[in-house]
Amino acid sequence: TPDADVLEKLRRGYERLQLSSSTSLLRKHLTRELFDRLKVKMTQHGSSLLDVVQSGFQHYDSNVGVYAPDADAYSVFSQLFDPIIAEYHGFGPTDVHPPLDWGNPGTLQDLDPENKYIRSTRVRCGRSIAGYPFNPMMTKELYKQMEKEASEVLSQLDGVHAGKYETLRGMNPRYQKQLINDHYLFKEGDRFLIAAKSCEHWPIGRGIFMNEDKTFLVWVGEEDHLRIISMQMGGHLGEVYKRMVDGVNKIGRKLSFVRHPRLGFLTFCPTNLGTTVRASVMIRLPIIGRDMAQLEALAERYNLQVRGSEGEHTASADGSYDISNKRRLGITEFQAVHEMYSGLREMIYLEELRS
Ligand code: CIR
Repeated sequence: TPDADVLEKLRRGYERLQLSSSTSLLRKHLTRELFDRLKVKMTQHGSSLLDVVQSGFQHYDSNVGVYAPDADAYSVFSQLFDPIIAEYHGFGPTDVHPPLDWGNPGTLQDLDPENKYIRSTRVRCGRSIAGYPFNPMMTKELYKQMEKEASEVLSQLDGVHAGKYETLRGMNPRYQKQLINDHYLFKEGDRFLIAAKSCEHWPIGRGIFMNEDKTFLVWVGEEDHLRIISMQMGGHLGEVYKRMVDGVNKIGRKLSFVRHPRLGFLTFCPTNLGTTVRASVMIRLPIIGRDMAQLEALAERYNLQVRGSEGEHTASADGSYDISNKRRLGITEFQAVHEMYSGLREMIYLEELRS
């Protein structure tokens, strides 16, 4: 069982969360009875319930509030994860995620052939490398090893994916800032990730791989071990998706990824489980975007998520939105991307109709 200090932090954090007005899935699903049952458990890696809930305990404005400190946590704390996963993804506790199926990227067209609405398109997926725990349980040594293993494989990519790995350690700060501003590189974790202890030992083990054109990128050591990203200007989802799929397949021949028999690919955040695929566009919708509540309602109808232009938990700067598929679990990779494709087609159709 966890030591007294951890148990005390859990007890105090739980009391405070109960008294708060948090609408997080954590607060909703961690009942007193469940809390008492889970607080004494530990994973094989030595993580406890505190590692799972600390972000939600600290930030009452969390949507979700939990992270998995290691792969085993999804099993040991399944009584908490399962109802949260069910509510977020519509994926029940006995549902099984389908086998990997990228589908045919060629069937996805340009969403905005006249370049009127979509500034850029991005598709990403997350992968955890077998043999390593997730962020809060990573040591300096593990970060270094993981980065070494990943960067060696990435440096060997060929064709359109060929590029260079750059570690964050000793990176020129101005260059780094430029990469962040241009939306290539991740920022140093947001407050949710910091509270989840996923920014420890920063910048050790963190870095970015970029191909020549900066249309294929891999983040190493950010929220997940790997974030494999394809992006380009305009709305050609098919092209963007294909480049990611081909890249993931190449990397997957050299690295072994963690996959759960029921939950698919495992990620640090339960919202990314299963396919881990997030397909998004940066889009301007001046008419239907005038009323944010209405835009959110519309997004909900098509299983889309609306974020501000600077990423999660940010507001829209200039009337542009980052719109993506919300569901990633219990559907295939192709279905996840296709859901975003059809939802956005509808949104653009409505925008046209009202203009
Ligand atoms: C939260 O609970 O709000 C953060 N831990 C992020 C969760 C993933 N993002 C999301 O649902 N939009």
